Amino acid sequence: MSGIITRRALLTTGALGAGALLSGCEKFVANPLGRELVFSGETLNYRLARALTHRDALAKEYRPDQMSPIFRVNGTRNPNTPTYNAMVAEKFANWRLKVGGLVNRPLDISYQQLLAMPARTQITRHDCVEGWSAIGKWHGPMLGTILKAADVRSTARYIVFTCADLYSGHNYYESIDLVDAFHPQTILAWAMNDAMLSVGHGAPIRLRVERQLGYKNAKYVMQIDAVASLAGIGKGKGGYWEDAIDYDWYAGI
Ligand SMILES: Nc1nc2c(c(=O)[nH]1)N[C@H]1C(S)=C(S)[C@@H](COP(=O)(O)O)O[C@H]1N2
Ligand SMILES: [Mo]
Repeated sequence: MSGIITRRALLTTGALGAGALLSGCEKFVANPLGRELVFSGETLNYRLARALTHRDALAKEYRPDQMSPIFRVNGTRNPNTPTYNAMVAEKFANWRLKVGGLVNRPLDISYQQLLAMPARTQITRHDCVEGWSAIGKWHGPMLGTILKAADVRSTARYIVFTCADLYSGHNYYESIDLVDAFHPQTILAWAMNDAMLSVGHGAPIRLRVERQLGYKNAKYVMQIDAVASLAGIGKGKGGYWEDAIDYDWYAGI
């Protein structure tokens, strides 16, 4: 269940696709009830649905005509610090993404280099805990490509994103585990809805982690670190909202 395939594509592979799926799900097939369900054609969709709920399953992707006419801006609308404003004035020409922590090859990637990387485009639904959703198109390199280049050490367990915006003097931050970090739909988006990412939506780059709620999708990402533990970062709960008002660290949807 890896590679860049849409859920729709999977569902339309029908019986042929089922064979391929069986190999990864031996536990279920070993169970007599599971075996019966798997091999009766009419329950194939149930079987597929179950397979798709794994951590590495893909989030649903939408068609262009399903994109929301309005995608609201939430949380920080503009970091508005002197440093950030200077970057905006230069159109991020001197912005660099730092990748460090538990990596064998720390990276310092220029905006131009980031824009030149192989990129993925995905139309997904963003769900905010405050009770709104919007479907938007995101474009940018897979985080996994960058982490592979940085050569994350085996001692690392989480990836931490430090953002340009401040809440009471502290940078917004978020973290995800390595399963989500290497998920094919986890990208550093630099374009949204076919335009360069706006300040409101997180310019120059924002994380898209499509299997999780809105607040995990960090905007204004400046630095990425691989760490062994979340203790000692912020208040130790892995993210700004997790620290502030006890939002779940794993906000899976
Ligand atoms: N740096 C930063 N990232 C952030 C936030 C924020 O305030 N600062 N808000 C989060 C929340 S709660 C949501 S719903 C989304 C909103 O993204 P949008 O403004 O593109 O809609 O960004 C998330 N990422
Ligand atoms: Mo949110």
